[in-house]
Amino acid sequence: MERKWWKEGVVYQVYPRSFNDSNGDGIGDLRGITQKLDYLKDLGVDILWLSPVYESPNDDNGYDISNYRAIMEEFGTMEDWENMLEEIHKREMRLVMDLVVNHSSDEHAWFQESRKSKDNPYRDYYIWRDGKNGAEPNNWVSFFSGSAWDYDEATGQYYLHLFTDKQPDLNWENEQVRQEVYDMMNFWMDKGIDGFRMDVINLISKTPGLPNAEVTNKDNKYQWGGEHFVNGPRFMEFMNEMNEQALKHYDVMTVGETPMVKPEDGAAFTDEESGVLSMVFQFDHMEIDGDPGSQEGKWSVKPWKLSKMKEIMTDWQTSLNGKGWNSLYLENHDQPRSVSRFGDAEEYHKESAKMLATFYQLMQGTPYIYQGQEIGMTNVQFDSIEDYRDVEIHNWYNEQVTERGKDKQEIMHSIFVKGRDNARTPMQWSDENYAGFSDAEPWIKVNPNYTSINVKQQQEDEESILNYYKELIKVRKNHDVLIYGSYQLLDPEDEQVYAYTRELDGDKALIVANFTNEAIDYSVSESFPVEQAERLIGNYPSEQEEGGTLQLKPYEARVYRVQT
Ligand code: TEU
Ligand code: CA
Repeated sequence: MERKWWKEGVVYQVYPRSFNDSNGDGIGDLRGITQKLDYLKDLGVDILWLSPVYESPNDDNGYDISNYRAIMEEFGTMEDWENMLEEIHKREMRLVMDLVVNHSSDEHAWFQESRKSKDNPYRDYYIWRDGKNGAEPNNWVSFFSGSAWDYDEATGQYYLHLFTDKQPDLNWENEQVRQEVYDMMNFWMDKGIDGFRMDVINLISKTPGLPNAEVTNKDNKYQWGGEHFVNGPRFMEFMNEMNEQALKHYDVMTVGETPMVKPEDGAAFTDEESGVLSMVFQFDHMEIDGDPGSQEGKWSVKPWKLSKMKEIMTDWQTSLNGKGWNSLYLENHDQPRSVSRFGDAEEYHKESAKMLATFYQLMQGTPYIYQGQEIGMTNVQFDSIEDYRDVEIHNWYNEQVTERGKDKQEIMHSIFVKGRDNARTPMQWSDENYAGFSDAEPWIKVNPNYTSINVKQQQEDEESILNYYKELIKVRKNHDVLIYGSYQLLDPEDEQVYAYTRELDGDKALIVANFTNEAIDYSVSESFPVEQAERLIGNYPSEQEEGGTLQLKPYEARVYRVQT
């Protein structure tokens, strides 16, 4: 496998609105990020991924862009951005920007023009259709509830929006649109950025004719239409063109956010010979506690099984081995907090947060850390729906409670467990007012547990989650086997312990993670001579045991290495 800087590095995702506020208006900003670069360098981060900072009316917190070449006023100026980039590079870190081109904002000049008249030169920048029998052009449901179409009085047609009605889908069939996108990408790459995270990039090509979706949810008027836009017919063609006209002229990494992709797709998209992306974000493991296969399924709250997690992760690990490259993540700005979701945020907060880090970061791929994950930030519960800010949450609540009269308690529960605002509460820097995020009341409430979970406290505690992350990142960096080695799962059926090995040129590592709150005697497979092994890291003080049986404590994780 080819060596690459983006394979060896660790990525840290910043959600700018919630990271650090430098000017006391309650909203995180670019100068706020620059102030924290030393913190990130010290953590061991190599690459920063910034969620969108472009001009936007913030219907979906920046994922609705009204000007791709300007910085959102609330976040600062282009000069602030350039200064931030310079400071990132000075510290030998790199910057990956978000690219949101499946859709724009309805306030983008292109859409403003497009909606004016049917013969406007920008009309075909978006997807306009006549209604059918007085209703929408087809039955597709939006990712964020309701129809994926909105009627526009001015011209008497509907436009397609897979996300909110303020996020009209761009028409990738139009060559001019594609050229605009590539030019814009070159604009940012010429400014010196090091890559793109591409928002829902595998949705850009839709089945011609935009046929109805199969009816899979009889309770809903609108249906999940993924079959007509996930990895659509011209997706690879468009991506090849994008590589030709933009990406291949720069030393950049790309990560495609690709809902509903399967390992075979991931292998094809990231193939070192014929692929179009450095890596993809897959969602299989994020659907494990819901109903997989559709967007609505995310709101069901289901128990999950460790054996299923193993099956999913292993399928991705083995399908891409020697061909493409994985991204490794447990959190981002759309997902609940991992320690609440897969660990025990109450009784074993520290232990389970460290165990989870060990479990996912040492697989084959590039590890991503979402802001606050490194201190074990947890989910939040706001009593009132009014305290939530996310448009997805509000649309869901309105549809279910207001329109359909579903039980309010039940819907609030699904929001507590799955809602995106779990990840969007302000970064907890200290136990000072507003968690040290801002001097003023933040745009979204702080998680009340900031007095006990915060950066400052963890910097002072040698045994903290934060210090464990630092050590873990070093361990990975110092051992090629943990970066490039192949992956083998042990004990697929075991519902308590996740164990796997990595192997590279006679170098072998074993990763063992207890996913329960019980002590467990775990006997290591004979394929790994644990008695002769060196212990690289663990989340409990090391103990010498006899033979190949490890006495694991609740949520214990350990890593061993042998050279054969
Ligand atoms: O998310 C796309 C996506 O696949 C969503 O289904 C995401 O998983 C969802 O928010 C969870 O329910 C991307 C961005 O990451 C998200 O923040 C944006 O809202 C969305 O695209 C539209 O741009
Ligand atoms: Ca601010």
